[in-house]
Amino acid sequence: MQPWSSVPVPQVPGTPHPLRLYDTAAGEIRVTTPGPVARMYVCGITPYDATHLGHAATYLAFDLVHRLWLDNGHEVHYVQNVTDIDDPLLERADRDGEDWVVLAMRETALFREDMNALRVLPPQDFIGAVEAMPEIIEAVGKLLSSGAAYRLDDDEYPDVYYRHDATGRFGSESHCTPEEMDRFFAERGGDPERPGKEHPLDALLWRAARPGEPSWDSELGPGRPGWHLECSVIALNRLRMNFDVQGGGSDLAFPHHEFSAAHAEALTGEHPFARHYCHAGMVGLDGEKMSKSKGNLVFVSRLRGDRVDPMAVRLALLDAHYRSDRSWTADALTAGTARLARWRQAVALATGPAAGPAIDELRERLADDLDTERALRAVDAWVDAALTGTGEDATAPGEIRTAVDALLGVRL
Ligand code: 5CA
Ligand code: ZN
Repeated sequence: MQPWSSVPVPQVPGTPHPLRLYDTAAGEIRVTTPGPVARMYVCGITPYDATHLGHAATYLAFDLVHRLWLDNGHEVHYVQNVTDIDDPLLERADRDGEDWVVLAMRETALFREDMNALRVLPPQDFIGAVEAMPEIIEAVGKLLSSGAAYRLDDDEYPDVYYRHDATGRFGSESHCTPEEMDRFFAERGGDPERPGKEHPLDALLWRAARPGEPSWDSELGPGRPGWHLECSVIALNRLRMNFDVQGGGSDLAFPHHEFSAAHAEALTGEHPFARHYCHAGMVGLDGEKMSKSKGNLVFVSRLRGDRVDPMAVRLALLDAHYRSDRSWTADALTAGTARLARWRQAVALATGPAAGPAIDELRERLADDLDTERALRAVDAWVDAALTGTGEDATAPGEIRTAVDALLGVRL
């Protein structure tokens, strides 16, 4: 698929700091150690509805990872999928009497516009599951022949399942307890009750065609893929094993990232799939989880339609730690709008205090597991001083503008 368009990222004066990130698998903050080309996979949208602020917050967190690696002199190979065939998409298309392909295309186009407006740097590879179908089919065949997968003994629907513990490492990414595994598997797209499975946690790899559902021909028989394998294959075939960061929201830690890692490790016999598994917290609205069923979604596109400056949305979302579960509130947007105005006013001044210490603090805070709250305060401190007439440095306003643009993605 065509990704959205990129924006230039200026060079920031001073010295970058290596990025440290919390890794779910290790259960601690560890430094990222990319080679000359840093490699990141972030799980993309399931395009059956517009991008809400929860999605946006998650993509912003990984946009900062991208920007900090660029600041550290790495090139970044960024891959993102689009789950353009899956149950939720078909259910929504069915409910609305719409063609599922058209629905997916429309919502993907809107997502691109939203990401563009928020100045999220695009992936180089933006890959739909449908586009990756031959790769996925090949992988199911390999998992079947290695014994990591099996076919159900069901003449009508001989679905293919992954033996959940085929690598002997199951649980090492999420560290979920058996009770959590059962609960999350059932809540997040799994089918523990499917008759004929060897184990309730075995994950669907290939769903044999059902009447009225789209399907693809293959040596496995006509069908469509399971969700987790899509991300294993799209990542593996572009980034190889042992890439730097696998990202997404915390709702993906189990089962999705557990299985996408397991599938890839079973396919290659290598470990690990990713060196860091990073998860952003869930964003709710006024204290409730933002979800389609509660009807309490705030869409990025709606805010754009209301002529809210996307840079204010960006600042509002960054004013909380990416790993915390948090709420979107009208006050957060008001504060983001006010902060944007002050920052713009300050960088328009002829002089200000020297930018070096503020930029160093900004870098240090971001490099510390993306501590955006403190990073924003580092800029606030410079802005407050500049607005009270402190400082004679004529290059400082421009340098702050550059650093805020490159590191926070906010154009002043
Ligand atoms: N297509 C799959 C991933 S392969 C998927 O989860 N799609 S999604 O559209 O449901 O979510 C896209 C991304 O937004 C995922 O990383 C998900 O974890 C994240 N996300 C979803 N809801 C929220 C929320 N309320 N707050 C923060 N992030 C969220
Ligand atoms: Zn995914």
